[in-house]
Amino acid sequence: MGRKLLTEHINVEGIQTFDVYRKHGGYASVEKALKTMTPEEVVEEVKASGLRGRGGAGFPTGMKWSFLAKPEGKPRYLVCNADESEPGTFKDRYLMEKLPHLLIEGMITSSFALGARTSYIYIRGELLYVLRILEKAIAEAYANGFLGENILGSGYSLDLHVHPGGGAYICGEETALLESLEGKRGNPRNKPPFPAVWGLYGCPTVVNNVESIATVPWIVTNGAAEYAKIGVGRSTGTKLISAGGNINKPGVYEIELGVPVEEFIYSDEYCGGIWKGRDMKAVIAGGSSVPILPKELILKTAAGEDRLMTYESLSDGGFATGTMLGSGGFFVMDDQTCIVRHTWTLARFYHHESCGQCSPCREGTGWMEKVLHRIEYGHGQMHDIDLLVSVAKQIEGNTICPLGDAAAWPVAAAIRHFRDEFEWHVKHPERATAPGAVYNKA
Ligand code: L3W
Ligand code: SF4
Repeated sequence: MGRKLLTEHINVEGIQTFDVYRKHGGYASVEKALKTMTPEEVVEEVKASGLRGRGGAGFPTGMKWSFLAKPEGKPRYLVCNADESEPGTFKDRYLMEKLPHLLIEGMITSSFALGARTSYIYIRGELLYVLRILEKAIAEAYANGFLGENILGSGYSLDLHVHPGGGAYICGEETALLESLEGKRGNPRNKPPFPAVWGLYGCPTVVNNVESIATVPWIVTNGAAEYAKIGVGRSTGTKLISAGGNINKPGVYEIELGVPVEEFIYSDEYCGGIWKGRDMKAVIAGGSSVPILPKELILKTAAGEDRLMTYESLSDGGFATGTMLGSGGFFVMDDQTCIVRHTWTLARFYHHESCGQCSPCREGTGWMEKVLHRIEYGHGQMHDIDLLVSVAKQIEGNTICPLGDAAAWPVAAAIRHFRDEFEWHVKHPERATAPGAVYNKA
């Protein structure tokens, strides 16, 4: 049984309330940091832990914090990215809903480390009920002296606000999020400058994912060395995985990084195997934006070793044979899943969510959706398959923000690994999938 650093108390009755959370050791990191540490020491501790961003990119959190500019006369901000919208990813919602005080504790300790006096949680607008839970917990934290002026008599003051998004996936991209928080349309900005230099209202800003911030209390309370003992290599600590698709036990699991993928899928501690006793066809390991892998490649690395749930092992061999841990949206498909239909569904999503600023993404996502639709519905031609590869290639790396890549990679990877299914659709127009019909090539 793996260690649970974030979710140990998640099922305790009343853990959403300040009193119960506090009784179970809650807010210890705030006391430790504000009373016994300097902000620099907290940053060093997070750096030494090896914690990497849990939103998708896996960028080292402590390094991001140390990049924060400190110009005279400008405030600094911490913004929590709670705009979780990646298809297949639902771990931040779970964490905020069940353990709102853990996120608030992380926000206070992290804001102290960064010298922020005002911080924000930007939450996906559809999660209105979670926003209410957070607001209630924030009010409790103020009432108990953990937010507001002179927290615990330390001289450090912090105000914390929750801000709902307007329902656009693109607002989870950090610079679009900042634009939206400023009250504008959520269009991504060009980077550099990174938010660490030019963020909210043109001030230095750190944008961190919910899970990253919620991990900070454990690191500060227990020490970076303890944290770094868990995991494998540069993938330290635990990770929340949203497991879904054709498995027996969908849900959110906290795993120690380094668990073999095969164990994660088939053991009863986690996914419990493929439903209805079927065979597995493919997996998307890190949210819809990462390349899909067929069964044989998700279980073994390019070198033929067991693939592990780590940043390195999942991406081993690059995009030809690997994928990404990403946001931990782990989606399993059984042998009756139609890869063409699945790819078309994703393409439709990315086309709908493209903000339209750059031509390769705006036009390319539309073309990919159209071409995939015609293949799926029996009007495709063989050259359409290469047309899709060509469009995906022209989007990749040629856009302002990662949504372009996120739209291109799933299409390119699906054709790379399942070209026969695309060809089968072209050759068998009479077998075109009717809306709602279950695909079965046999
Ligand atoms: C200062 C530098 N800061 C990098 C910072 C940067 C950002 C972080 C990572 O995309 C991925 C994407 C999706 N000085 C810096 C620096 N930074 N260099 O480090 O940056 P980056 O550009 O590598 O990635 P990103 O823009 O954060 C995120 C993938 O995640 N993804 C998407 C998940 C979506 C959700 C959701 O639902 N909200 O989780 C899933 O895998 O494809 O590759 O903070 O500023 N020199
Ligand atoms: Fe907008 Fe797409 Fe360009 Fe991102 S890549 S800025 S979503 S058009």
